[in-house]
Amino acid sequence: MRIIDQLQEQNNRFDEAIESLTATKKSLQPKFLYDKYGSVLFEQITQLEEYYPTRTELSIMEGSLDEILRHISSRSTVIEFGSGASRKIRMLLESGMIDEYVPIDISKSFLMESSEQLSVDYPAIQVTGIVADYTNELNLPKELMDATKKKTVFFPGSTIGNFEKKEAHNFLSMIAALLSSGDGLLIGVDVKKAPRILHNAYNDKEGITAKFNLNLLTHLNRELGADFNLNQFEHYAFYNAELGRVEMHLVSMEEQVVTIGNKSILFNNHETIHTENSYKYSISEFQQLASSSGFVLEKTWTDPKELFSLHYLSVL
Ligand code: AVI
Repeated sequence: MRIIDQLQEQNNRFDEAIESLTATKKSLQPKFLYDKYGSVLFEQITQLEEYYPTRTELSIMEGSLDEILRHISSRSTVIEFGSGASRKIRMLLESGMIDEYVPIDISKSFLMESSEQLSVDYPAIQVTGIVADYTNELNLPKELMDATKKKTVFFPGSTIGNFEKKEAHNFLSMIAALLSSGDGLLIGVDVKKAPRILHNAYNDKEGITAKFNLNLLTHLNRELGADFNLNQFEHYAFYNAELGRVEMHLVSMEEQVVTIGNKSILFNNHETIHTENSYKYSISEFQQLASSSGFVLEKTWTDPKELFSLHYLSVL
């Protein structure tokens, strides 16, 4: 097992935070949700009754595993973006078909723990963890990009939905360019559905999603020396049907000034920080996006209620 840390070279990300907080419409990029505690909270979200995407994607994978594995083929390398707790990848690694596994994640401690555990559980598989912000330009080590070895990028969980439409297109095009002819992308995408189901998925009764959203401020307090008071902000999430996305915001519950380094930022009462978009795609919308980004659609799987979709795309 080895870990390659590319995040140090990408340390301009906190300048990005200040810039987006001082814009007319305040926002923060969703990657700031994922410090160690944020990754733990996200894992808790995936187990919630209301949060259907994870268990639905797992059930689609279970139901079609043989067919999925036939697309991946044996002795290949699997590169996973935003690897998290690795429950889904275990289903693929169990098959014994994969030689090498490359998880890429922004949260170093989380990545190290899960990579270590996977290399203990699957000693025959070479695990190379990469700590990186993959929403920025990514340079994968040359030896991993050996064109003679079949590669599959695994991007589950509908994380593609957290990109703006244009960025999603650019990101998919970047993956297509990283891969060689015959390589593939196995990607999970959340589907448009009744707003009530979407609303509940991001407003759970236990308040875990609220904690996850608010933890972003704790992350900035720690890393940027900011002084956000978490009691003065509230979680707010809703489905914007016109734009086909769930929006998450943090609402300032009073007029207040927050200090970050030498910057003072004024919040009006009820002004929001937009912290995440989670775009939902009809199956055909996503298929079009994939083919306009340089991929050929091989197969789409879904569940009986069409809550979630899984696509295998290849590079010509
Ligand atoms: C990681 N991502 C796909 C999740 C989503 O549903 O957009 C993050 C999340 N935000 C709130 N709940 C879960």
